[in-house]
Amino acid sequence: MAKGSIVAGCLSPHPPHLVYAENPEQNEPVSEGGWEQLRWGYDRLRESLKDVDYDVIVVLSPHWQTYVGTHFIGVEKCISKSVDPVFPNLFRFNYDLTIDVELARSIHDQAKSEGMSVKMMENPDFRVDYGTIVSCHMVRPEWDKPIVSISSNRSLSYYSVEVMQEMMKELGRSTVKAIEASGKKCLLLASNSLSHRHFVTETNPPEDMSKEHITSHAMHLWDMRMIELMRQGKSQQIIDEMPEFCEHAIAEADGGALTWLLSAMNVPTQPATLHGYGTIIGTGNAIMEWPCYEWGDE
Ligand code: 2X7
Ligand code: FE2
Repeated sequence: MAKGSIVAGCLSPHPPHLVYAENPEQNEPVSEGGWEQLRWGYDRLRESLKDVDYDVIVVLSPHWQTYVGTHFIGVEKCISKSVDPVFPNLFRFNYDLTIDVELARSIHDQAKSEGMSVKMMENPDFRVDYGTIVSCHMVRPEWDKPIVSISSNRSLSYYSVEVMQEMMKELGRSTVKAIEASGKKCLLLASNSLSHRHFVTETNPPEDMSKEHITSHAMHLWDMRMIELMRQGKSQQIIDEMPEFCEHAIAEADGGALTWLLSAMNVPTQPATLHGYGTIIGTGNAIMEWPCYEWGDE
């Protein structure tokens, strides 16, 4: 069997506003559009991936929060409605998705053998979180690929960013080992915004773009700094600056997804491609792609 691989890694932010603005048939609320810069960014990412062959999407979302270890969905078919608890007016999404339980279990087993606390989530009535759904939908709206869904172990809340980073680095190494052994080609998604300070009131209508902007100049500077580091291939520096970034920008990378992604790609020195940047209710969001399929065995 040929060795499995990561075909590409993406930073794929998940504000439910993006799905709301797209008006797919699965989502109940109807919009007049909005957040076009980010949605055009997702268009560019999809265009970039359209000829890339892959078997499965592996996604880590900060909105599936687990406090004892990292969990993996272990149920093959998940069909239900996902409602954003903060924005039920924007996101009530009827999903029908397939989980690659075999790969999920392999990553689980590999992480366990490295001493991590892990669990397969086998409750058939489990509701899939909106972060997982929005990122997968924006990257692959056809829903024709199975996914592996990984929780965000909130070790930052119990301990510190440093503990979170160490655990996510191990989870990344275990993820790539399991992928290589599986023979599968995988697309990895870190589902998170960058700066995450948001407004506490909503405009009417929510898609009124005359009111949309970053919450502060300091947040803008952090977002630009992180994007530049990604574009320059300075992954190690991103990991090194993560404690300050999480604290100063209330960054959603606190859920560990970005560190997990960089670790799975072996902390790449190759540049990432910026497909789009925009704010959503004041938060900063970048759509980035690390095109591993172009790198060969360098
Ligand atoms: O989950 C989110 C987010 N990360 C950013 C902005 C608005 C809503 O939801
Ligand atoms: Fe979020």
